Amino acid sequence: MTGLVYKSTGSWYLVQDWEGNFWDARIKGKMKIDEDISSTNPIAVGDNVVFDIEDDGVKTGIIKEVTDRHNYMVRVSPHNKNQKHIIAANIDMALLVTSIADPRTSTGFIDRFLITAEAYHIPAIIVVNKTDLLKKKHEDVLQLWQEIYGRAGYEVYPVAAKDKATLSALETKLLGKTTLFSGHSGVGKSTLVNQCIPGLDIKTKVVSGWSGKGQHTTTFAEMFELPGGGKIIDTPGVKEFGLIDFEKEELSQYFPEMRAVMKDCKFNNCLHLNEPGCAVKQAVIDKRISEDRYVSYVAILESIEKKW
Ligand SMILES: Nc1nc2c(ncn2[C@@H]2O[C@H](COP(=O)(O)OP(=O)(O)OP(=O)(O)O)[C@@H](O)[C@H]2O)c(=O)[nH]1
Ligand SMILES: [Mg+2]
Ligand SMILES: [Zn+2]
Repeated sequence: MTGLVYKSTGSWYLVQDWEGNFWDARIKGKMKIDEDISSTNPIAVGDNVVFDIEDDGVKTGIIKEVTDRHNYMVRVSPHNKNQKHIIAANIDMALLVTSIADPRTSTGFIDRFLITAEAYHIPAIIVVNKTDLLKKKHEDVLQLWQEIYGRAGYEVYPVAAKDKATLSALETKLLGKTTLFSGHSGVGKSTLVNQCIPGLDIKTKVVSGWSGKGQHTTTFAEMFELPGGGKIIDTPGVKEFGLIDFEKEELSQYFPEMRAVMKDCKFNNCLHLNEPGCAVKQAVIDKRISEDRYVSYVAILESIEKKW
């Protein structure tokens, strides 16, 4: 049988077959995998799998094969810096949930997420949640982010998950697509998923004073169906978005606003640092490229240099 992975605990998988039935499934013995990527998780939510049914009292699925991925989103494994963790496979869009207050997402984190999505050819959008909590100084940050990321070509959706009325544009954007929800713990990913799917009541963080700090409420990635068509993948919060195997020379390609002008750099291996005739630096001077994004680019370039 063939099916689609809806949930992964790392050892058990929830698989839906093409008739709509759900199966608890696991890997037993050798499994065929088409791709050669060393990852901590061989199967991710969104994977298409081939499986058999084994019946020893209870019927369970035995996964035999993961079929070729159309794409996937990946980060460095938090447990092993030399390995990858596949966050989800076969997605149409990567949505980063951020918040400016409680907790604050850094632009460095946002940029790393966007770079990864670009590198894996996945359209990305940014949601700024918890706008109901914004004070004046936060409003300025929101405006800045809208300017920075808008100019880079990304859509920014300011929302308050608690207020369904703020979600209509975002809900329209999600229709008919499979969208990965990612972001720090506590930004409101699961709250948003619940709001988009009436009747769904997945666990969200209960506000409980000091004791709840730093705890992840969602522990496993899971996919849900939208009533109007499309799917959402809720994931556990991530602390860092570690970049994978990038060469210094390719980094600027993953900044769409740099990609658009770098063909005009004098040198085709230009790193956009101190080279003469650099079109990227000129665009920063002319304010066609945001200085914040350029600073972020240089910082990430330096981190790649260190790694080598
Ligand atoms: N004020 C306010 N609180 C919100 C909003 N959205 C979510 N919250 C609260 O933020 C807390 C965290 O929400 P969750 O949905 O559990 O966050 P999460 O991103 O799924 O967190 P993890 O599962 O740990 O990754 C909960 O107490 C929510 O009620 C919002 O728009 N405004
Ligand atoms: Mg959650
Ligand atoms: Zn250049």
